[in-house]
Amino acid sequence: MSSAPEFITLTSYREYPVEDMQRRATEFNDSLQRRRTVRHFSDRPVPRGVIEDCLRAAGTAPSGANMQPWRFVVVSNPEMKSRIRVASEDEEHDFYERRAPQEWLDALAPLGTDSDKPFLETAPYLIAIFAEKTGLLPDGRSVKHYYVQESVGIATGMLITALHNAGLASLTHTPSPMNFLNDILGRPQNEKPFLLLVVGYPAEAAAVPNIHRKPLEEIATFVE
Ligand code: IYR
Repeated sequence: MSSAPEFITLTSYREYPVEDMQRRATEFNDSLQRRRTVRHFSDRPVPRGVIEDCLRAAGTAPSGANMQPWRFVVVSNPEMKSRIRVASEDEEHDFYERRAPQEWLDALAPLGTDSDKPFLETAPYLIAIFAEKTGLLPDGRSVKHYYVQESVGIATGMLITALHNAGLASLTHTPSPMNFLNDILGRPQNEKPFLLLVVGYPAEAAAVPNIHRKPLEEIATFVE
């Protein structure tokens, strides 16, 4: 059964004078340029309310047919974090020692990563992000979701941005395969692990690799 569309007036949109628009764009870029992926985390606690608001912000992401096919599982329980670390390091060990082709290892070399993942226990929060290929209606029927990877990817980007804006650091961690997250966190099979986001304050004097971002000319083309 399809339902007729229902419209309401757009009242939330805000237009800014052009100078304000430019200033806001510049300031937002300045802020995002300071974002770095961090692998050395402090164990300092982070208020849960901040995480909740960042997740609400992520939940505003556009999604295919508005299905909102994301599920965020926020883990602060030390025993759970430790189980996730063990399972993740198992996968990563296999990746670095056996599965990764030399080309991939070469690409990772500037980042200095290895199979040791202490941050999975140190950081106050691990946010396991799941993509729902299908959803469950209240009556128990299953409903198909569309553009799931795109939608969850956008929501994840917005979450990373919201966390940065709040003054928190994050790390996108992708042990592969990540099915162990379903087992450890008791998630149903329609939820596919998308990414593990490590969240917290950077450790004091945390070091980051000396890598650079491509300039605008390399990432954008204007067809005028
Ligand atoms: N998942 C591994 C390897 C890894 C892969 C990519 I692509 C990276 O950008 C970084 C790491 C790990 O987390 O170490």
